[in-house]
Amino acid sequence: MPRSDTALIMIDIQNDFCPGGALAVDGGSDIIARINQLQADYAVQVLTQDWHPKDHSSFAENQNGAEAFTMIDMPYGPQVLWPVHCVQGSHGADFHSNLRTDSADMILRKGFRSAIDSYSAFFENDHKTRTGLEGYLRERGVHDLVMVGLATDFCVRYSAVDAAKLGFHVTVLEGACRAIDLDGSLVAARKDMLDHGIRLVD
Ligand code: VGL
Ligand code: ZN
Repeated sequence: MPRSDTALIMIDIQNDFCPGGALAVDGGSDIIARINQLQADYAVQVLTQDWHPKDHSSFAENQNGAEAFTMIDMPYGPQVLWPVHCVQGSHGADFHSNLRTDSADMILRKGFRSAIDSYSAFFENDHKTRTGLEGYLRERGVHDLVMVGLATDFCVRYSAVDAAKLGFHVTVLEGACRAIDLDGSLVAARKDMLDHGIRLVD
């Protein structure tokens, strides 16, 4: 019987993060079959969906002439500039068609405010604005989280670290994640997660 106090959090398994997408992560779609199988073990299942307006400030093309994958200073701190991705209502923002989504109870959209990005499923990138996911999980009596998805070194990392700081017991199944790996971001992400007491398992 799946435990009712443990949730499977499936992060950003969307077309734009899979091969052929606007911000494709190497091997991004290779994790999907395993994630579909894992679902049977979890009573609480959450999908997150990166969900940006066209004029989102994290898109390089909206920062006059800036190049993608460079850094910019935002009022809330440093921010990587990305290619246009996961635009609300676009094919790129849809979940990958191989991902089973029917048994998820909750779909959390994030990054929908133009002025601020949101890697984490719990807080936007100002580390203050809440998405509401903590309240949802607590009201359902969830204490333990198992995280999978894309990308290990951005949305999975920040979601896992925020969850750990909030007091959840967090496991990241690294074999069911794939990374962008930008300028050492994967090494930094693994260290950050380990430093916050997150269990990394394959
Ligand atoms: C993500 C970069 C920009 C992610 C989302 O899901 O890891 N990365 N937006
Ligand atoms: Zn994004």
